[in-house]
Amino acid sequence: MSPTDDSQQPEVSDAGFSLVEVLVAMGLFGLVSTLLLGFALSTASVSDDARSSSDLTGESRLAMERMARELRQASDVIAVQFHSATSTTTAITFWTDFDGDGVRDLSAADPEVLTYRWEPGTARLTLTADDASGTAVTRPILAGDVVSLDLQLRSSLWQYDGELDGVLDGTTSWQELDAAGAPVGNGNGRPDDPELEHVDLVSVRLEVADGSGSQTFSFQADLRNRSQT
Ligand SMILES: [Ca+2]
Ligand SMILES: [Ca+2]
Ligand SMILES: [Ca+2]
Repeated sequence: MSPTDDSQQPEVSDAGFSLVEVLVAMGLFGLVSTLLLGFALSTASVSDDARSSSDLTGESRLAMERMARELRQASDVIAVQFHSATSTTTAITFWTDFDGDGVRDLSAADPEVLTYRWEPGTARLTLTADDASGTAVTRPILAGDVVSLDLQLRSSLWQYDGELDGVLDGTTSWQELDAAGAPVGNGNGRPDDPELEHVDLVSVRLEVADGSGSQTFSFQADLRNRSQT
């Protein structure tokens, strides 16, 4: 080895990093970490949104399937409440004879008188039924995000089509029964006994908020257990 070779050896090898270099490296590392974390969080939030959206879709579909199944077997529509000037509630109460004994079992293990209710204030769809001790219990079927519940009540008594305004649209609504007077209506503008006794088709439309938009679910239940005369 020549002295010249020695002088050409770089002398930085044992000098380590300068403070400035360390600070710059730490700064860069921090920046990259922040960017990566931000990306990971936003990805997680997108997939959370997607998951909650599909949960909501699934829950809404299940709720509607259940309601449709129970309504199709219903023997009696007991009461219906529509969103009006005096009430924001939309609700339907019906009896489904699950055990087929012809008796309205209110507080059985399988209560038979059910009320589905939507109140815009809570945005929930609830189900009310008596428990085994006869106490009415209300629980949410859909815990929020319900934008609207629309109920249509119709009858297969086609002869009353057009009673309200003379327009024959091929379907008889509860309003037309109400307008027809006795024996199928009482002309009070509300869906009560005489009309509900003759309703055998119920259409339900549910709208659920989904992020910035909404999803709609609907079914039409033919009340097979009702016989019209
Ligand atoms: Ca029963
Ligand atoms: Ca009509
Ligand atoms: Ca009426």
